[in-house]
Amino acid sequence: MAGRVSHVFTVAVLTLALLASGAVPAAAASRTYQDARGDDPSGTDIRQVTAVNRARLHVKMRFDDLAPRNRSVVFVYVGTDVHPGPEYLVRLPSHGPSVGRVTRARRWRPTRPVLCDFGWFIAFDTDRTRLHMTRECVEGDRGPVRVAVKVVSRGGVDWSPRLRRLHRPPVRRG
Ligand SMILES: [Ca+2]
Ligand SMILES: [Ca+2]
Repeated sequence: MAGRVSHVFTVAVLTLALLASGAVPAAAASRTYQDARGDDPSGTDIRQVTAVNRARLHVKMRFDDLAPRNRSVVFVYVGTDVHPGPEYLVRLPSHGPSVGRVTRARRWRPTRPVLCDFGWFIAFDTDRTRLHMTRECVEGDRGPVRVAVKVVSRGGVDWSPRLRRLHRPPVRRG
């Protein structure tokens, strides 16, 4: 029994030490959302979206069948205020020579370009895409964000969470 208490105590001390050192991220700065399997059976099916709101914004996505033959284009929407729709839109092609771009968004459509540093990584072998953006991509906004992801493939379209909706609750700045 003494050994068990000691073990629990050690874990608690370790957790506090990690929190104090900043090694354990605050839960609110990162949120993961699951998406249904098979709601886009003909193309690239979104399975999971993780949004991380720190010095930079990160959006990590996992799919079923992210393959060049699907000719998928991923759209990441970012909402920074209380209005229902997104203020920013990032377009990420997964194939061909076209480049990604960040724009302001109005009614879920791109408007003017936003010049900022961003990058994305696509791993076809593990069906994952990772986007990272500086705060310049949201024009210096430092508050909470809400995200949505749409993937358009040759065969169809999948939304996370669903058609023209941003995920709730917001991801607070960590
Ligand atoms: Ca899906
Ligand atoms: Ca979906």
